[in-house]
Amino acid sequence: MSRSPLQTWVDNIAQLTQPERVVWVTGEAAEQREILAGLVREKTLIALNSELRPNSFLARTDPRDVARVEERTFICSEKREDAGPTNNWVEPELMRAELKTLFDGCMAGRTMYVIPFSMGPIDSPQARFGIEVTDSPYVVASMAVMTTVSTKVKECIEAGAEWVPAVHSVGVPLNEDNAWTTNRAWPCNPEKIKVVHFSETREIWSFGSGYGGNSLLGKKAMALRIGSIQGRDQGWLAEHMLIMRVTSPAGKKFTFTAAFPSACGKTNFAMLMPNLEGYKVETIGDDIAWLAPNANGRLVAINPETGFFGVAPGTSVKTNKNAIDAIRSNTIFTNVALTDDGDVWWEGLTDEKPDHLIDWRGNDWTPESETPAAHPNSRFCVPISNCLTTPDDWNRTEGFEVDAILFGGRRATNVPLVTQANSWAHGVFMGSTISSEQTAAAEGPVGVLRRDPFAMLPFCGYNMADYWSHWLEVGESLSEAGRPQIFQVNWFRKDSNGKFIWPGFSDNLRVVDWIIKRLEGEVSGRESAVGIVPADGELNLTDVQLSEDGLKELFDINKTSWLAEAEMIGDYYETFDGHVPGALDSELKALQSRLQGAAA
Ligand code: GTP
Ligand code: SPV
Ligand code: MN
Repeated sequence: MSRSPLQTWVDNIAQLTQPERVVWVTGEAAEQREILAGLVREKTLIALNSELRPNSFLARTDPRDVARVEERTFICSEKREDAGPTNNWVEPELMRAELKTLFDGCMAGRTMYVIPFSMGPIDSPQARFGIEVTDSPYVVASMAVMTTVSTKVKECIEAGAEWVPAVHSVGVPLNEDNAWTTNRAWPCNPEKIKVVHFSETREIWSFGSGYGGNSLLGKKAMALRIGSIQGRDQGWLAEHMLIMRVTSPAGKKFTFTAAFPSACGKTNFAMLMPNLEGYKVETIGDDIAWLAPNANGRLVAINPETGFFGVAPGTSVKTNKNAIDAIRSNTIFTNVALTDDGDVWWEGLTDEKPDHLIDWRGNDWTPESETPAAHPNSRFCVPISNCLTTPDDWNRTEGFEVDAILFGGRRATNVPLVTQANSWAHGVFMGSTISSEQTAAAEGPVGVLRRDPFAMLPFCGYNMADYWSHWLEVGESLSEAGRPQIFQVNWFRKDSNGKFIWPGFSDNLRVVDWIIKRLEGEVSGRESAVGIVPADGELNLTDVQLSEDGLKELFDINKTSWLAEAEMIGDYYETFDGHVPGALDSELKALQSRLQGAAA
């Protein structure tokens, strides 16, 4: 019998990387138990106290391997222009030669796992398949939580389905005398990290890191970078968005998707606990949405993932009880602190700090310690089925017709609490201008403002400005009445004392409430230079801790600083060498002339 293209590819990877053995992953529960037990034996995972946190584990990474590494992430398209100015680019042939050297013998002494996975329910027309080869059992265990791992995917691929090849190695072969110069429980090769995407062949190669988006290749690498390329070519959108379904007091259901940059509140918003009478919020996804037009001219969202890989610090019963409930069992924690009774802790979990902990580096910790007990980018990895607000039909094959799309950054100034776009093009303009103060989810200085269009800066697989054109085109393909309304939100505006003005979290429902009233035509809003904002009294602020001044500050549109902001957007657009669609240039000009006409 001749070998299938899949088998030939796997053989070739094994030939290159030289593992001791090759194991095909099936996705069955017994196999996952076995992998987890092996990780505990190897001390990569610590089993938590099974009475307090059943079937849950803690991993501590090498301190040099704690977040995605954007400087080492590459989009290798044939033409540099197709990667655009926001991506790192290397000529594909040059990169292939480098990778060949890096991956040569890199799995020696290790097991090479072959993971057939689907992003999206296998039988959905919106699903896409991948094969991840990895020498990290931690990745195998995490992929089983985050994606649909199944032999059925392998069968579909053997039968001719489209698939994305993804190769991952921690980059520490065991055949050398110095094999254990790095942390034995968390092998990695930080100096040589590379996360590479070949645009035309839609391949992923990742070397040297075992953590998060660097290694769980179904997530950012496939579902966003390669996904956005597939979406461009096939007429859909791969987005860094949560998906939630809101039922209004009138009993009507609305689907919202929202793009906020990394560590800017997607998980929290997706799991919002309503504090207004009659509202219900259901969690469909917390990080990635695939959006495609359907036969009704509506935009349909699916969550291609099956789990949450959420930020731990700041998660508490007060901020996100839903997440706390979800992680009560079956959770893999990474880089959080360990309590003396074998449970987990992180900054913000409780008001009072425990007297003693083992911190994320494995050292003794007390409240007097000068470093945080949990790493700021520490995470929980938990199946979506653990979430009590996720409905049984969350992964229905037909997806959810989207009513509103929200864009939000983390902005201390300028951007109002909520603004509605005047049109789809104005909404795309808003998305293109998202910016955020840098967070701990990526390497780099925390607090510096950076442009993060559509929250996709680290995740767009092709020229960002061409991606904006694609958004305009997809909008055109939708029916006028069925096109989602677009809104910009900002939970993070600060007062002159540097304090958040808006209480956020559950109170964000008040913004949702206004948006639904706009969708239903129940409120008229007020035109401002930057878009439609709530008119006096339209935002339900009953029982909110907010002064009259605070409310004013939340919606303050300062002409001088907005003109400066518009100029910055213009400068930013210029970096795209003529790729910015004319419609967005027009939106910028329109904004400038509205600002000019506004009172100072
Ligand atoms: P990624 O998983 O990295 O993509 O992050 P995310 O967008 O899902 O962010 P997440 O919901 O985990 O929130 C990150 C941080 O923002 C946490 O520390 C939250 O406590 C904080 N946060 C979330 N929502 C709000 C809010 O409404 N107001 C304020 N002030 N902080 C918030
Ligand atoms: C993000 O940084 O947006 C994340 C975490 O969701 S990671 O999977 O590491 O990319
Ligand atoms: Mn994310």
